[in-house]
Amino acid sequence: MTNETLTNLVRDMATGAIRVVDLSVPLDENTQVIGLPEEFEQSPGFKLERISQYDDKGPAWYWNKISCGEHTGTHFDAPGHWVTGKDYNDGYTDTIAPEKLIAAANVIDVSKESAEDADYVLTADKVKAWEAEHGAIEAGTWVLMRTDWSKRTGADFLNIDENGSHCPGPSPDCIEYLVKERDVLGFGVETVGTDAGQGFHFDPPLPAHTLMHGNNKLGLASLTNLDQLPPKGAVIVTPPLKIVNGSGSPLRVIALAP
Ligand code: 23J
Ligand code: MN
Repeated sequence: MTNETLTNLVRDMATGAIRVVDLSVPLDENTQVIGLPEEFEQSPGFKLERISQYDDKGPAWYWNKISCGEHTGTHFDAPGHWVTGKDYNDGYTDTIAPEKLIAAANVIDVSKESAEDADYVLTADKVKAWEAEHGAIEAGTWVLMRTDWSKRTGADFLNIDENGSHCPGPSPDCIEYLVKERDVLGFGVETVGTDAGQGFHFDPPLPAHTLMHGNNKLGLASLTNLDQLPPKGAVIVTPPLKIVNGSGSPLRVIALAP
């Protein structure tokens, strides 16, 4: 690295030689949140209440109160979100090393498969086939599963029927491969959660949560615009709010793409 490396970076961003892509969805009361099986406590959605808006409550200023579950909209899953990751001291929103919050991304496109099968499962074999074409996934990088699910609107996004939610996600052997053989930083998706809609029925249940967080790995959910990223070469910037002991938080995810 030279003295110019960082100034070259921002110059290339300013000229458009490096594209800046927003991977986040808007946050408002319509932002969709996960529904859990009915025996469990549910997450509230996003709520915004005005404090003042250039009025008698505050004549020259506008501001709001906000509230939501930590896992609302485009959001970060910290290792401590899951019981398997609860003992990592550096696994909460305030303790994750900042170096982990800017990293390279591998984008695996399974949008066609997901369009044909809402319960499409990304397997280790599929990841290995992707690596044969695009190169190995390096340690400390993100794997982002492109499904184009973020293009779905209304009820088609959660896609719930009498058997629960039908959204694509990773298999247990996929997550095991990414953790054990590739030592990835984390796993990100366009769907409402990092696990498949039917992931409660996998063995182990919810492998992206159970195995990723059990190995101090991170998650990103409700991403959008993954179709604007190359398979390799992008870098994503993902700092969650520094909530003390937080399990995650909504965030703005920004990608830098060649
Ligand atoms: C709580 C319980 C189960 C799940 C989740 C949250 C998520 O998907 C999440 O947003 O982390 S599966
Ligand atoms: Mn989450």
